[in-house]
Amino acid sequence: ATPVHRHEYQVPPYRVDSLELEFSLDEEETLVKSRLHICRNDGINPHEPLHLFGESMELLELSLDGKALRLGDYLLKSDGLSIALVPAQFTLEITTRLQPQLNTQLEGLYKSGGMFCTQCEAEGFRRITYFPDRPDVMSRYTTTVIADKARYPVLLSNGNPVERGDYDDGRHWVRWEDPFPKPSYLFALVAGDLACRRDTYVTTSGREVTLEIYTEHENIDKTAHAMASLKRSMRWDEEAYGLEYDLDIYMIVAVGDFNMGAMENKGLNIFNTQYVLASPDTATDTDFENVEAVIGHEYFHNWTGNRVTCRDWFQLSLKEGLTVFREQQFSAAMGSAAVKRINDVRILRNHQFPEDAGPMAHPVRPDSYIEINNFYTATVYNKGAEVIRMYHTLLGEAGFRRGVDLYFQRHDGQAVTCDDFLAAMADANNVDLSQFSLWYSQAGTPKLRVRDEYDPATQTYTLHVSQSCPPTPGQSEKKPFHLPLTVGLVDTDGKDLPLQLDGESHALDTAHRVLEIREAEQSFRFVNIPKRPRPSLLRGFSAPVELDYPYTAEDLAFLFAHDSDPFNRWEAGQRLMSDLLLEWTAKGIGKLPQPLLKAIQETLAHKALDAAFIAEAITPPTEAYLAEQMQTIDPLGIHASREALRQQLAQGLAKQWLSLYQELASDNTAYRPDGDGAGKRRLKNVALGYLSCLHSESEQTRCLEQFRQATNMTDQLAALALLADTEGEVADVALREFYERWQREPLVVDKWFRVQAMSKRSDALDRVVALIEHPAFELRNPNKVRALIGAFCQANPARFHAPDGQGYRFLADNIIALDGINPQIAARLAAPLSRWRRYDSKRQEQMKLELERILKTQKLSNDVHEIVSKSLA
Ligand code: HT7
Ligand code: ZN
Repeated sequence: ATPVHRHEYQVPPYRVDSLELEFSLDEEETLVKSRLHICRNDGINPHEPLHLFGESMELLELSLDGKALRLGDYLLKSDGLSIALVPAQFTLEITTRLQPQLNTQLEGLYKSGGMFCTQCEAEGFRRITYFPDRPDVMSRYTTTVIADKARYPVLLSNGNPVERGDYDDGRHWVRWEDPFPKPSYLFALVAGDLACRRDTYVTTSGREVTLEIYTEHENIDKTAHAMASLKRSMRWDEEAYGLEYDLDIYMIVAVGDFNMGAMENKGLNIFNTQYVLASPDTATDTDFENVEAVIGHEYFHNWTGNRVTCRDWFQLSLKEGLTVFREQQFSAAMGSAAVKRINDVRILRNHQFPEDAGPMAHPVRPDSYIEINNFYTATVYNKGAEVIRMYHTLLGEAGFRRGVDLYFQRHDGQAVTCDDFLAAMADANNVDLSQFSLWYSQAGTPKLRVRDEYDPATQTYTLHVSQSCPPTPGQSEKKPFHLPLTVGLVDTDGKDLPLQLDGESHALDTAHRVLEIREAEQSFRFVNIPKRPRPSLLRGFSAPVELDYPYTAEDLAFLFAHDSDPFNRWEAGQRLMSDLLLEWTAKGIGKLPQPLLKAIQETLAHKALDAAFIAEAITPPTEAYLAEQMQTIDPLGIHASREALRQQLAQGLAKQWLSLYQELASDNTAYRPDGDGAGKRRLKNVALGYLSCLHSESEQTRCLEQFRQATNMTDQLAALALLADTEGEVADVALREFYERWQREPLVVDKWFRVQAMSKRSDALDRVVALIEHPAFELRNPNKVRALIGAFCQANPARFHAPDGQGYRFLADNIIALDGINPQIAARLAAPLSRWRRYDSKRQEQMKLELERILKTQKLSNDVHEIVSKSLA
């Protein structure tokens, strides 16, 4: 397959102002009739052919202004059809035949359970009908859906329902009209026997909007949290950005087979059930949080993505980075802002930093791709959100809002670029952001080296900051980035010092300030600093960089106890632990230093800190984060060190863990998935985790008791995960009981698979291999694949990287098996193998062999081919 290049963008020669679609849905075949009202765009050569993308369907009829066309009048190619000579304005009618019941790729029109549904982003619409399927062609859609009334009583599409009727043969139809021009990737259709939760929302300007959530009948009682989250999202977008919803109806449909989390189709969001359904007995606190976040994310897309969309897919971060950032702001406002930031940075470091350091590294706005589905990445989404956050930090809350307002004022109803967003930010604030644009074009995680000096004679303190960025594929040299470095200076009492830079008349009345970094090397001199302070650098993680400052263990323990910035307080503890763990991994496991034990003990006893924050602060850094910091990754060494640290903390603070656990476990208040309750449960389960590190029979019994007596999934699953890590028979007993109880709940069965995939047991791979044959496992269902294969290969590094290479073989076997079913998911699975260069030579050989074996597979998809070949290049 040939790559597409960003610089080759050309405006579309033809536009489709409006179209009428008619779907006749049936078990054997589906017929799609479309009538496109097409115009040649101004300035286009009349000889320019019309090209319509199309694949994986049968063309039955084609006519232009009522005249049937035959092969020869048009050209049928592998990627669509072309008509050489067309008038300036005309109507094209097309009939295609599809077999959605055979569509396992879950792109275009497909069946999930008993319902028909669609997924058109990025290029799924071309699997429904022939169309200029590109985001800069925006059209008004009228859609008629026809299906058997008994099997498919609910027929949905975008916009408002305008007409409906019955046929004599048992079929019925509903016509939908979407008044907003939209790109084809936002088209959606759903047909099924579905239950509906209905509610209303009144916007600030007084318009009443009908809200509907559809699921299979047995799940409708699990949608209350999604509905409440939707209303909170609508209110928040009005309050934070002045943005109201624009149609009379907003629908969400939950489907069990879905390639990603959810899809923001105009007025008709389609969601993975995982991000809609939540009840205390089947969903964990994290599930509740994720539902709220994803509901918010898709809702916020209505403005950032739908009203203003992307000109081409290279601009994907225009809508995704901005919408992730908006969701981060929303979630922070709904719960603990500090814990939200910690979790977001954890995602960035565990997923995006490795991507930026690997063979698939690409800028937030990529320059080329073979398969666009491979570019829905942590870089585009999460680093993209960090780029938006940096505008916010540099311009301030009010300046950022001015920029967003100007962006909507200029571009509502248009398909635009990341440059347009940057221009709105710059123009609204009268600032030059040309250097900032490098964040869109340069890949790689910059390194920020900070050194300091204190001069007691002049009472000045100077920070020397230098930046560099490692080479990435196709980019050997990097220019310096423009970034915000938020700093505070902490005095010996733990207080923030007033910050006055040399040349300024007075100190700012803020605990910290934003230093603008633009040069490769820059210095900042603070005056009136009576004693050498401790710098608290990159507060709130103000830029997506790796910070290098030579903190001593003493500095870190001090900041862990005192930093007024909660993110940096957490960060100090993480760094304290990671410095130790990296040393143990390199030189052998030693004895836990007393200051670290004391620091954890004091954090546990700190009355002013909330439970959710304490739980994060006392959890050692993830194995993925530690791996990222090693030149050559030693996955087993990291695992052993981290386990040793947990064990020593468990023993050193055994009394504290027990009393903390007992205190929190004695709280009998009814389950509520709110921040306070969730934080306390999290802390209780972290304590239970430490207790179970003691490996005593009584602790195993404690776990089993919590598992059996839990009144909510959070507590039950936490105990099950701990039991599943143990080598004895009790693990099997608990796993069996859990499955027997929950086997009719697919999302809970996913948890059962995931817990086993992530087990620390030495036989984890054998068990995972056996589970592939379990009747509840389906290679065709992405949630199952992610829960079992994805979790084992991505979240169980110690077992996946077993020295015998069996983990790699297992993954390659499954990528090959899945490629013929769902290439998009197969390609996503390949990420852990693509990082082969980061390991020792024996593992490198083993991983490379598996990648080469995948590459030799007959009829390999473009999706997998792109990832594997780029990994080996
Ligand atoms: N914008 C949506 C992307 C998406 C998607 C992309 C490729 C294949 C399947 C997909 N499902 C959803 C999701 C979002 O970011 O909101
Ligand atoms: Zn999105």
